[in-house]
Amino acid sequence: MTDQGGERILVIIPTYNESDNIEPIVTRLRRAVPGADVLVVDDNSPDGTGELADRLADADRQVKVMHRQGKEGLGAAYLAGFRWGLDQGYDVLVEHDADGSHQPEQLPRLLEALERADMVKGSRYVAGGSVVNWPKSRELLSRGGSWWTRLMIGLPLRDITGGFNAFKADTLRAVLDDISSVGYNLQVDLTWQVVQHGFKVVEVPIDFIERERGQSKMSGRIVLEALLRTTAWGVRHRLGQVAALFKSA
Ligand SMILES: Nc1nc2c(ncn2[C@@H]2O[C@H](COP(=O)(O)OP(=O)(O)OP(=O)(O)O)[C@@H](O)[C@H]2O)c(=O)[nH]1
Ligand SMILES: [Mg+2]
Repeated sequence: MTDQGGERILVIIPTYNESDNIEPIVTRLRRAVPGADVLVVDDNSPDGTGELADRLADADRQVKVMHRQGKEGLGAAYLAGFRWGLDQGYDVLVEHDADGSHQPEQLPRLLEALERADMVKGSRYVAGGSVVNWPKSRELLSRGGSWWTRLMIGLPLRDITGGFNAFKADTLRAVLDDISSVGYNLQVDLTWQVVQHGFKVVEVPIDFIERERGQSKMSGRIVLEALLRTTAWGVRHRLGQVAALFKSA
């Protein structure tokens, strides 16, 4: 299906144990942007999320399900979803969590901004954006992550780690082979690659609401992976800048 501009839109939802959330979020997405197709990418969730998604797909041709063998991480699920969507010829691809943190009703504002950008990031930390029901410690971690990433690789964005993002197909096609992250660091990796390829990234405000049901998969290990990777990229990036300075001197 298409939106009014005739573009084919695919919203990708990675899931691992989201049985309480999957139906409400798919229903809200279908209502908020009726022209968009939805792809659930499930990593064989033990709680039956994949079967629930199959039932939604049986009842609605615009809902599709990709079943993967086991839990391989958020990034790997998105990369598989992107590749499928590009093969199928979608013009716009969107990342969207299953847990209710992202509001499907705010997707139209991302799609609208994509008309004048190559990638749009839903942003909690620009004017008009917000975080609801997060403990102060979690918000500090998230803001700190964006701050560190900005410092390391010099990205001029407020919310770099956010996972509510929309891409033009051409943008993804150009960067996908350069993405190496399979975990949560995918969001930073993607954003950085998109900027490095010279594409235009725009942030639009979103309201991020802490999940009410189901369990977070965020862990200390994930945070450490992101920190180490970003720091390594940053050091390489800054050394490259210094080398370029010497070359031009
Ligand atoms: N397919 C797949 N989906 C995953 C995996 N890990 C997380 N997800 C999904 O990715 C989305 C984000 O995961 P969350 O656990 O909510 O992580 P988060 O939003 O970064 O962290 P919280 O704010 O603590 O919820 C959810 O829809 C999860 O079900 C995975 O290994 N495979
Ligand atoms: Mg979440």
